[in-house]
Amino acid sequence: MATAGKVIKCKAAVCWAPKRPLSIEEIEVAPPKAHEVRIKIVATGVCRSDDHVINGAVAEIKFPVILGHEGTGIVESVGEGVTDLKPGDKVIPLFIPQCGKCRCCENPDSNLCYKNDIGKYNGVLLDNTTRFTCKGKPIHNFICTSTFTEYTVVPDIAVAKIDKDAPLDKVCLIGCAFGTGYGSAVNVAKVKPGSSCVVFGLGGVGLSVIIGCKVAGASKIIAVDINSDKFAKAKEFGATECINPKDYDRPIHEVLAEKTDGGVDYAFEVIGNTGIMTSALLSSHFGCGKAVIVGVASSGATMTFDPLLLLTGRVLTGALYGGWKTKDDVPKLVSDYMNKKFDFDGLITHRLPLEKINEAFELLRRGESIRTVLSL
Ligand code: PAD
Ligand code: ZN
Ligand code: ZN
Repeated sequence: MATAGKVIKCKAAVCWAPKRPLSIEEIEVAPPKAHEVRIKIVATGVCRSDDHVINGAVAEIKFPVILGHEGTGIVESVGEGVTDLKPGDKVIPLFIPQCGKCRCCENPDSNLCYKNDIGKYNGVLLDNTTRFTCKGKPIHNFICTSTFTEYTVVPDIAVAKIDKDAPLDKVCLIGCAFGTGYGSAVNVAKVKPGSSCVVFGLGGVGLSVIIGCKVAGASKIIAVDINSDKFAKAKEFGATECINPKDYDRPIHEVLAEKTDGGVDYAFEVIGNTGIMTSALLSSHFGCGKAVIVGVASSGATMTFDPLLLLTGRVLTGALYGGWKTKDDVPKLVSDYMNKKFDFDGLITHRLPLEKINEAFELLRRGESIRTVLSL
């Protein structure tokens, strides 16, 4: 490509500081260094986890930063030593890398590669520098992805090459919402055929949990949200019943226990509220239920519960990104989508250009959108 080896000037949405709208700027994107890849982003979803940074809930983040972690793109150029990717490849950037060598990568039951930047939020690539500048200032990366820009640079261990025929304006959701929710059901909980499930929180991630429960063959899928406007979509994706806790004057776990012979087999918290995490635990059956934490609570939040809840046989667990080994599993998820094993197109309720990114976040905050996909 004519741009290989050169600095690219392009548009990006920069988050200069918390609690301020993102601003569309011209930025410079340096060429990829060794084991890095420069990607032309094509589409990106707007996720609640980006909004947590914008609203100041993630104390560790360094500003300014380019957010976005649910995208698709095409490789523009690669740095030295990159062997599995070439210009023109369709890709999904991975917010958890897979180096293949660390203790978590070597353990079949973990996907939290040591090279990830979640929680630490150093905001730099693996050589401790960034490839973005704007108005003479360095701009930080976000969790190995930064997709709210026309071009990004990421480590090669944080890129999955996908089917050349995949529709990039849809499979971007596999990069976060769908991959996380679906994997939480089929991979983390390992939902069994004929089982009962409850899903708290019906955003893009929670609805994807419902898709996973349905694909796994659950016979009862109860959807819970304080916004009843979400119920139509929940039913479309497979919920067998929808409950609004505001309609009851007693704790929701009591209501659920009555409906499910003492509690569900699997309960999922997909909001990020520690009180609801405890509700999910209480809603799972005392002797054989499993509660799965998917939502990300604010920095420093804690949960307390009676340990007897676990002694009787319940299991409490959780995972990032549905437990998937990212570089290995993301291409398979794209193939499964292409082969119609599941359909998540209905999660995309809005489409906007990058310039309208602040409007996309407003739609999410008001509960009017499930996912807005931005085109670049
Ligand atoms: P969203 O804001 O689109 O959906 C959250 C839903 O929860 C909304 O429909 C709300 O109405 C509902 N809700 C809020 N409070 C309550 C309550 N008290 N009781 C019942 N329902 C309520 O978010 P999302 O789907 O994009 O993300 C959901 C969470 O998952 C969020 O915390 C996000 O940070 C986290 C997440 N985790 C991972 C991961 O890897 N574990 C990945 C992506 C997102
Ligand atoms: Zn996300
Ligand atoms: Zn690793």
